[in-house]
Formats: sequence, C-alpha cells, structure tokens
Amino acid sequence: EGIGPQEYTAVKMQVVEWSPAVREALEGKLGGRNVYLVAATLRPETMYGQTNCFVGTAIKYGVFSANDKEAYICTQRAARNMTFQGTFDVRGQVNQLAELEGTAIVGTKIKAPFSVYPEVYVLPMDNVLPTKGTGVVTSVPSDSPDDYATLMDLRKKAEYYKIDPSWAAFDPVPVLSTPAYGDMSAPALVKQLKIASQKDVKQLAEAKELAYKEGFYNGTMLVGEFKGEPVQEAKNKVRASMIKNGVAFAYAE
Ligand code: A2H
Repeated sequence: EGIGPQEYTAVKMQVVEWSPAVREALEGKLGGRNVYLVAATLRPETMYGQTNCFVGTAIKYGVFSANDKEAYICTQRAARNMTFQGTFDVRGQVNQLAELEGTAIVGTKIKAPFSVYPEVYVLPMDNVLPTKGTGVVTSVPSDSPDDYATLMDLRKKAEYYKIDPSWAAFDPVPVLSTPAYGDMSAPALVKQLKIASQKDVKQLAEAKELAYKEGFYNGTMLVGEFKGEPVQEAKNKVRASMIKNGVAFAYAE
C-alpha cells in the first residue's frame, strides 16, 4: 500500500436468495429494493473466476438505501465513505434500513457479475478486516492465496464452519496465466510455501505479494472480453466494462 488513496472496484453482488436467518430479519424493511452485497477488490481483471463471496463472522453489516430501487450491504464505515463519493441518492446522508451479523448472511445466494459461475454463495472468512474496503470480499481462489486457503479450509471442515458443503463446491478456474505460476497462481503458491490454512497469515502475506506482482507484470488474460491481453492493460478495461454494465462502481479510501 502506497501513499494516497486506494482505488477499489466495488462489485455489486445481487442477492438472489436470502439465508433463512436474514429473510426474517429483513421482513418489511426493504421497501421493495433489490439488495446487493458490495465487495471491494483491487483485482477487477480476476472477476471471471469468482466462486463465492466472503464476510467476516465477527463483523456487523448494514443494509443501506442507495436509492428507491437499490440497497447495499457493507460496513457502516464504508457506507459513510460511499455517501461522500456520491454513491447514494443524497450525498452526505446514510439511510440504514437494517443491521445484519456476518454469520447470518452466510448461505445467502448471490449473483457474481462477470464470473463463469453466475450464482454463488456467501461464506465465512476469519481474516476479513472491518477497517478495510467494504468488509465484503469476493473470492477468486485461482489468484488470491487467502481466498484459496480459506475455501480449502471450508471444504475440509464444513461442519465446524457451519456451512452446507454445496456452498463451497465451485472449483477455482483459470483466469490468467503467468510464466512463474502457470494458470492458477494461488494454488501453486499455497503449495510452494506450504500454507496449510487461512491461519498461516505470515506466509499468506508473502504469497499474496508474489501472486500480485507476477500477475500484474507478467500475466496474460485467459478468459473474457480481453482474452490474450496483458493483465496490465486488461485490468482497467475490465473495470470500465463492469462499471458501464452497472455491476460495479468506483470506491476509494
Ligand atoms: B482482492 P489491500 Cl484475485 N479484509 O480481490 C481483508 N481483505 C480484504 C478486505 C477486508 N476488509 N477488503 C478487500 N480485501 C481483499 C481479489 C483479489 C484480491 C485477488 C488477489 C489478491 C487480492 C479477489 N479476492 O488482494 O490491503 C480483496 O481481495 C491482494 C492485494 O487494500 C482486495 O482485492 O491492498 C484486497 O484484499 C485489498 O487489499
């Protein structure tokens, strides 16, 4: 992380089917709005490989009105930032419709825009920081070591993590290739650095750094509208395409 603001892509993951815990809590509170989990990413070019979305189990989320038709799920902190960036209909105002625990959202079925899997599930992750981004992380296990390690934890211990195994059943798919790590850098690095779980925070930080640099400087797109192009060029094109299609917006902090 350098000096100055971090420019995220905020990806709108529309709720298709609520987990039972949330359905009840939201009864009568949405005013007919469509609801979206909003995930902050620095790797828009990888969105073709989304397999799920992560929330923190110890994090509280709000459901915020964006306008008459849409509501967004994110942390209150992120909603405050968004309203000063013109994301909501009334700048400077935050209209919270409901509050939700991360644990309650787990199991909700959502759309994953641009992904080869059109609909995926919300799953729990230990290391989601409440102080970064929106508190919602979309998961690309092919290219994010954290996402890959967490998905493997969830598959190994579905009962312990209180998830239905079918929610974690979407396999990682190749999105970009690099000379150093082939067509799925995250599984390659997790193996190479002998990372056993999402709890191996130190090695994961190293893997993340290696994957990020190699992907950005030496990666070539394997899928999507910009297939065959260098990641460095495709990155902003995918972002622009998502924004143009109404499935993402700019978010900075
Ligand atoms: B990235 P930076 Cl494929 N807590 O998106 C923990 N991690 C968070 C977060 C939070 N509150 N908010 C966002 N993130 C993740 C894709 C991706 C990401 C890939 C590879 C690497 C990668 C798919 N997950 O991140 O500290 C999000 O995951 C490594 C740079 O602001 C976001 O981008 O630099 C990234 O961390 C932002 O982290």
